Amino acid sequence: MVYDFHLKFEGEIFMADAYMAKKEDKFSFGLWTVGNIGRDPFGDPTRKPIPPTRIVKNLSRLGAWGINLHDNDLVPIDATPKGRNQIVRDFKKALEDHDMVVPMATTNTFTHPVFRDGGFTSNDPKVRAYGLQKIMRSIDLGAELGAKIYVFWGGREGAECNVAKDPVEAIKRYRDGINYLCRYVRDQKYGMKFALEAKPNEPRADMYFPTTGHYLAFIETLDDPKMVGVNPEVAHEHMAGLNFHHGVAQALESGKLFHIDLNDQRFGRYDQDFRFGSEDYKSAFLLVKLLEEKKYRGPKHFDAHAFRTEDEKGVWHFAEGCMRTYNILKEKVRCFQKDPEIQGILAEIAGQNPEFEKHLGKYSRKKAQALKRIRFDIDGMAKKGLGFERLDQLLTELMLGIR
Ligand code: GCO
Ligand code: MN
Ligand code: MN
Repeated sequence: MVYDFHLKFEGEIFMADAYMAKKEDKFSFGLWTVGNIGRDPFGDPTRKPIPPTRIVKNLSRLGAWGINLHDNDLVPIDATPKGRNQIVRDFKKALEDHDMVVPMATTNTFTHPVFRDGGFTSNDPKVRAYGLQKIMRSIDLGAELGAKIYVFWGGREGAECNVAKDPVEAIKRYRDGINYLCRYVRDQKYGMKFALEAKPNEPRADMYFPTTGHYLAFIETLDDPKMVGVNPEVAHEHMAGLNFHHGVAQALESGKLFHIDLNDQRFGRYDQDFRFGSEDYKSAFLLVKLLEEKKYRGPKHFDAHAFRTEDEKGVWHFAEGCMRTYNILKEKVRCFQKDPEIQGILAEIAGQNPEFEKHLGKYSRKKAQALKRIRFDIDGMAKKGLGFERLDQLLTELMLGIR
């Protein structure tokens, strides 16, 4: 259904139709995402910072549900305790006034030069101690704002000079840090869970935990693995040349998808952080299909930013676009589920040779003996085409809007 009215604010027209975000969609942004000032390694900022309270107001008007932050997105690193409290009070009021929540918080352990060779993994115990102190204070701030998920993105936990640090020690230090902070959160009774976010490179040449899969393995070695999950990001897995929806499937299947960072990214490029679904529609469709069909109920967080060409209006169009594209793809998933021809092919794929199911599953000696006696006509089995070309083209036509 398309409504014939538009949402107007900040002098601009936004689209208020069936795809417009609603609170129950659980869409969130980071203060640092819409607040991105368009600086890059080659050029100065193209936009002025937007005050956090205005970000809260405008995102809420666009239908977003949550706003996430690093400690220093809200409170400058050199704020006095009095200054900090005032900022936090104003921010909380804006959250209340505009019916917004803070589902996730995180710490900036990458901007200040003290972290130039890592926080958790630094060779210097003094830096590691400061890092822990900063994170504990930041966790306190997150708890005060009601965050139930705490994200760790080790932006500087990596290396350029790979002989300067023992990578095994780096992993052990990271583990010690996460174990320490799990105990801190339990001690404070904050009821938070941790979500670890992998990235292969940028800003470091190589990061110690380059993919979501690396973190899934690492989590099992922690003192309290139940408290810790992952926060996969589209761009990060694409930078590593991986299939994002397969990585997310593994996280979901193991009960570890605590949070997700949605954006877009071309393979083989720098860290682009594009608007969700703007580059690779098919991957974005597969991801939305997975999240919806497997009933992921956590926050859907857009960790992206507007092109550097934009002024503030462009920023709000960017935010609107992320959420609309998610909802449009969700509608496409419903069309896919209702399409008789597509569903017919899928039913045929799923219905082959059901009599062989009994040979699979749990092992028993009897089953193994029976299976070893069967003669398989493998050439005959390999003859029949699988019909995936037709299925894939139907998906393409559905995506392109002619089905
Ligand atoms: C990046 C990361 C960050 C993290 C953020 C939350 O590439 O810069 O994705 O945006 O998600 O620091 O921990
Ligand atoms: Mn990122
Ligand atoms: Mn991210």
